[in-house]
Amino acid sequence: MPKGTRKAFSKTILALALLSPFTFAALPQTAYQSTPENLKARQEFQDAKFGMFIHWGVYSVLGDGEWVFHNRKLKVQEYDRLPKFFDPEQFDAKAWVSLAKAAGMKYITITSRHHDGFAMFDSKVSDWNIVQRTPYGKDPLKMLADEAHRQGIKLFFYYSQLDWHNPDYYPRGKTITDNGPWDNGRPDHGDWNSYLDNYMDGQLRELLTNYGPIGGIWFDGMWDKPDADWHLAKTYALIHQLQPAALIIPNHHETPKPGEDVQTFERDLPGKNTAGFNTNYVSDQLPLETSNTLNGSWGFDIGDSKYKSPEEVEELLVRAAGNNANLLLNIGPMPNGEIQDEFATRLHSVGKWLSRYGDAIYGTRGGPLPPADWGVTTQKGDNVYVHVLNWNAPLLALPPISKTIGAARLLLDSSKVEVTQNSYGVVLKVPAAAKGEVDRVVVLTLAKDR
Ligand code: H79
Repeated sequence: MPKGTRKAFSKTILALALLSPFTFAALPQTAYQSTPENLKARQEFQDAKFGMFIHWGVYSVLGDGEWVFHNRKLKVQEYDRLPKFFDPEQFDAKAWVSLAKAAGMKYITITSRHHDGFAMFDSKVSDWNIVQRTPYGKDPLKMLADEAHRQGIKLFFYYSQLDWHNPDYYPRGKTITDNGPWDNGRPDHGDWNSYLDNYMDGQLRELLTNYGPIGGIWFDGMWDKPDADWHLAKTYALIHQLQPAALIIPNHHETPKPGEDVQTFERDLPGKNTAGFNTNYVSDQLPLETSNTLNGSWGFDIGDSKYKSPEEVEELLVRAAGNNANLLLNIGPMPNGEIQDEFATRLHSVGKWLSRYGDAIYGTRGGPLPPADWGVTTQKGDNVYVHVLNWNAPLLALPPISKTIGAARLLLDSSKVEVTQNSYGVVLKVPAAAKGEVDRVVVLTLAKDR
């Protein structure tokens, strides 16, 4: 390289070096462009509508939920005894996947590790994992992934960013410092950057490498340290690089950030905040999801009998669909690997119901009418499905629909439904609900623009 050129070259390098911190700081905000396979996966996710959430870990042994470590203010040295009792000899990946399918669920999201940091998979990053610490000694996520692939259902991994076990999760977050500090036996120092870059990203790399194509990663726990630098751009880039179609679904209760693919809401419909920690902001770009529990708990809770009835689950699912969201419905399997009958029977009922009503749910999008107390609408192609959930009079008046209604029929038996349409809106004559009938679905077939 001639001297002059070399000088100019080094000047350019110098200028770039000076610029780069700013350039790179700004990049993650704007740089994420979904790949075509990611966009396709988002569509498929929206079509799926109904997923099975599974909370299962060494905490299941105590039958007191997945927060037992925190609730009982245990020390890590005490909690460390727990894996020795985890031996799920009844675990049967085929039975779990078959149950999800029988329930009409189209994906499964399972805890790869919860806030106790215990990896329910074969991790080389640390020995705090099921293969090395339990008598079971096997990797159930591998068995589930293989079975999910065999049965053609997508598997997502829940991953807790919050960690009550690793000393490098330091400085500690709200769950340790608030409401009376919890001395859980870890030293008062740790390497935050190493926790993120080596431990967490290391495990995510394993999850995205060793289990075939996965649906995505469902993050939880960032709310424990809302002001920390979570190196999100780096972690998200790693995930999208390893599996571009894998969706990033963060349960941080905030406005979506660059690199995220789905907005999820815990125990609330999008935009509602009955739980007290959800945001009212609803993305009009990203697929939406709401998670809820089949009884009152996430992890196995031996004393929880607050089971939702199949009808309540069906209404949750319909209202989610009408709000353009999926329902991710949780069960907490027992420590022996069995799914209790109270869950299985309810899921079978919902599946049976879906075999008759699924057309009005799967593959639809919310609308065209806004969700209301009487019910919701969903749409697919030329069809609008009017889901009458809570209406006891013979005539139902709806706001205007922009296209002419060509025909109206009941989904269940295709019988004709009387309908009138004018500039004020649409009036339907809906038959009375049969006993136990949750959702009367009227299918409107749309013709041309009005
Ligand atoms: O995995 C399940 C739960 O264990 C986990 N998310 C579901 C899917 C969960 N952790 N916490 N919560 C649910 C409730 C959230 C409580 C919060 Fe707060 C209120 C988070 C922020 C405000 C309490 C106070 C915890 C941190 C500060």
